[in-house]
Amino acid sequence: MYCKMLNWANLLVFLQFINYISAEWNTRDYVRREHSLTKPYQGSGMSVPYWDFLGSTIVTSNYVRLTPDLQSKSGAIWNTVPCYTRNWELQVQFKVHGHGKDLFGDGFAIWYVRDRMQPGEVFGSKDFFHGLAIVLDTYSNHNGAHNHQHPYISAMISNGSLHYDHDRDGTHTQVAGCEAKFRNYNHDTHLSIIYKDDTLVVSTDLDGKNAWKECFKVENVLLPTGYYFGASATTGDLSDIHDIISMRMYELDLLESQNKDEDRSQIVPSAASFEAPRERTEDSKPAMSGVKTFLWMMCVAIVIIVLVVLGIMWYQKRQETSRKRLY
Ligand SMILES: *[C@@H]1O[C@H](CO)[C@@H](O)[C@H](O)[C@H]1NC(C)=O
Ligand SMILES: [Ca+2]
Repeated sequence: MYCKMLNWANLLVFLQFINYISAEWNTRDYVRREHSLTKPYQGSGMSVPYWDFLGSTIVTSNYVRLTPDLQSKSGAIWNTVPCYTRNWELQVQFKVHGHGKDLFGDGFAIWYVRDRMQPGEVFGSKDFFHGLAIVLDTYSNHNGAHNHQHPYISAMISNGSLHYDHDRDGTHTQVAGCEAKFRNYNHDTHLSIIYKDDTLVVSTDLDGKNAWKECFKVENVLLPTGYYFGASATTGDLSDIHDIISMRMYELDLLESQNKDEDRSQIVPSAASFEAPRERTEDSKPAMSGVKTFLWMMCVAIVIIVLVVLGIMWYQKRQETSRKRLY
């Protein structure tokens, strides 16, 4: 009888485990086709379903080329369907390449903004935008020394009042950034943008190893629903080829704390924190996470225990030898 009960308990645990595993799988499985751009791009005829094109953009069967390796070009692609998903991940496969060894530019940007199809000064798209820009800047316009190297990835969040200052490569308005060498690789290069639980996480996969590396994470970022995804690129005196190979948008599950019926469409884009501009010396080390702290304390505890045990053993051994000497 007891044995049987034990088996039932085991089975229950096992089933819960399976349930947990499949839940983990489902999270990443839900691609939203209406916000994604994948090969083959063309539907019937010349148009690409769910996407519009601007400027120098051309579509082939293998890539969407925003700019060729020529001066003064600008191109963009814009999703035609507004995004009403609260938690999402956008994975972008891109390729930036060109003949320039030391001189190339200017870069490209991935957008989640209110106004689509508006050419402008910020990497081929409108300045004073409403929403989020992830800027992949390949050329440092700044004359003085930056605290960072280029190419550089940064995030900017604007309610329409902020100006992207090219002379400072946007450092005064960015919420976070990281250096990332993403040009002229033969292997695939990827960018991931996760917006979940009002937290923005940007990661890259640039080494051809199929592994994400976190570029930055910003908490307390507010973005409304109903904005549009897009990508744009520009060249100036310097040039580069900016290709988008694919964009995949994944709907992420609602968190338990999030209300499915909450209206998020009227939110004004904002970020609680801005990076302090200019005197930004060495990035301070991020505070240890809870798990890290716990593991660290475990290690310290184990070391202390081992030392105590060794000490006791040493002490007993000494006692024994001194006793032996006595007799
Ligand atoms: C927009 O952002 C600016 C600068 O961050 C801020 O001063 C202003 O109050 C914001 N406006 C709204 C309507 O939130
Ligand atoms: Ca720049």
